[in-house]
Amino acid sequence: MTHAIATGRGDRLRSAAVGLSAAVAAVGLAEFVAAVVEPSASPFAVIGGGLIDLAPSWAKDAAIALFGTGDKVALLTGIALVLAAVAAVAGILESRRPGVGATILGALGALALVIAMIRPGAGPFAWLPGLVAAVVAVVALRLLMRTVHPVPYLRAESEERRRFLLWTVGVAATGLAALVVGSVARGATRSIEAVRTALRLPAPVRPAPAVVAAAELDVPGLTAVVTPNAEFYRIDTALIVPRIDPADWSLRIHGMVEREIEITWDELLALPMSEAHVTLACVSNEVGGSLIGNARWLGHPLRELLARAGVDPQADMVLSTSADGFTASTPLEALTDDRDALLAIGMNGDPLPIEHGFPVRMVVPGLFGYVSATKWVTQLEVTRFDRVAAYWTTRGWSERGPVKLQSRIDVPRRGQRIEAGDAVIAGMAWQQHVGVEGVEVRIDGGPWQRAELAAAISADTWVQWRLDWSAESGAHTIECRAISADGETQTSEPADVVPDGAQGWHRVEVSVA
Ligand SMILES: Nc1nc2c(c(=O)[nH]1)N[C@H]1C(S)=C(S)[C@@H](COP(=O)(O)O)O[C@H]1N2
Ligand SMILES: [Mo]
Repeated sequence: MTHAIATGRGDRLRSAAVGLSAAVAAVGLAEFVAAVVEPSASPFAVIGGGLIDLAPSWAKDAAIALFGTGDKVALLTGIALVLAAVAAVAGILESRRPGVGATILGALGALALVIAMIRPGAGPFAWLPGLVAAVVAVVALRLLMRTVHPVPYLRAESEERRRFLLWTVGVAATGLAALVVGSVARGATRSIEAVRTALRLPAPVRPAPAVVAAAELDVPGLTAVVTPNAEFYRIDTALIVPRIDPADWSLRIHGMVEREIEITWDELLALPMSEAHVTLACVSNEVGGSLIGNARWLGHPLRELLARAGVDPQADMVLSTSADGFTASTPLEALTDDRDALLAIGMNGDPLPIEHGFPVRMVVPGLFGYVSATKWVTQLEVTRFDRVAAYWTTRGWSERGPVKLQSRIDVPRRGQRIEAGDAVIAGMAWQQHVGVEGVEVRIDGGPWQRAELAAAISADTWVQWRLDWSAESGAHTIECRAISADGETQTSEPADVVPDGAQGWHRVEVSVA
């Protein structure tokens, strides 16, 4: 076959379109194969996951700040855009020097193959989607290129154009169709959700006391004291949420212990369950942010499991690992003292939602999620801080993450226009496992006024507060600060979320009509 050298603008455009079409076909077919043989080996997800693991912590922070819990959609969109650009360039290069573009696209597929295979928890067919992507990309690109460079004089020009369009659009459409069928197939394998819905959780032997009415101040717009599961913030590194059948789940406790323990789901369900309200917060939560929620967790005390294993007195940390390779380092004493550190299976009366760790996660009052709240947990290694570092510690975050004393204004919202006269200022305050003793509010830098505090569910949860305000016309600045049960006053000194959590006073500007 003879390749004419593409020089014209039209040729360049058509070559770019061919590159794109080949890439769409490759991705579509690879995602389809992944959906059928091994959903977690989806090339998109493994490349995205690789980027998440490689990303410096400022990038993670920026992503959360920009997109909140939509950070994953943003990442996948970004990957798609970059891939589209690379594919277009590969098409143009291929038309100038046959083989160059194909090598680029083939190498991308090979990269997906390698990342999928070295990922923790990779299955026996993890290599297949990447291979499919590489082969389809190379073959489609080489074949489609022929329609950009038809053998001269054989066909009329309009026929050439038709042939080019037909093939380029047809190949891309095949890829898109495979993508759609693949995601439908993946939906059909969502049987884990059916297993989850059918579960009946055991009743707690130590139930959480009912939430008293006085825990909830009746202020419109104020955050509910117990967060419904569907509204609970979600933060994790998992692009594809691990879907674990409880029948296949087990937890291994090993390391500096007298005897290794492995418990199955059925064995866990047979153990006595405790229930507690615990407020979970993310270290990436900015002052005034919403990466915090409060739920009633059902689980078996970790203290009792660790006691069964017999912890070496030299140990000072438990490294928990999830099914997808995330790790957290929890100070041993937080898991062995009398707090409600749970190996949790239930959230607000339901089995854990899949995105919140189904079937089993950890919840530890008083510590940020990244050092304690491992979802889809499968291993606990009793060890020492000077021996091993956890996922976020190796990315610049503090190895220990006790929560900080914080308070937030929910009502009125920033920029909200309110009427002059009787108004209410209200919000939330927390320092889990220490407790909040008071909240103070000041307006326009004036004197601090004591807010009314709702009844706290416990020291392990956040608490609502409110203050009546006779609002005068004009612009106003409202600030709040909490006082802990230890008598500490929340610091005004601002701190960034890295390395161990944001601090400073929440400030809201409003204008009163
Ligand atoms: N397996 C796994 N568990 C994880 C994480 C993760 O990335 N992977 N993130 C942690 C972080 S940073 C937080 S703040 C909490 C969030 O829990 P949630 O999504 O249920 O709110 O989960 C923790 N557990
Ligand atoms: Mo977090």
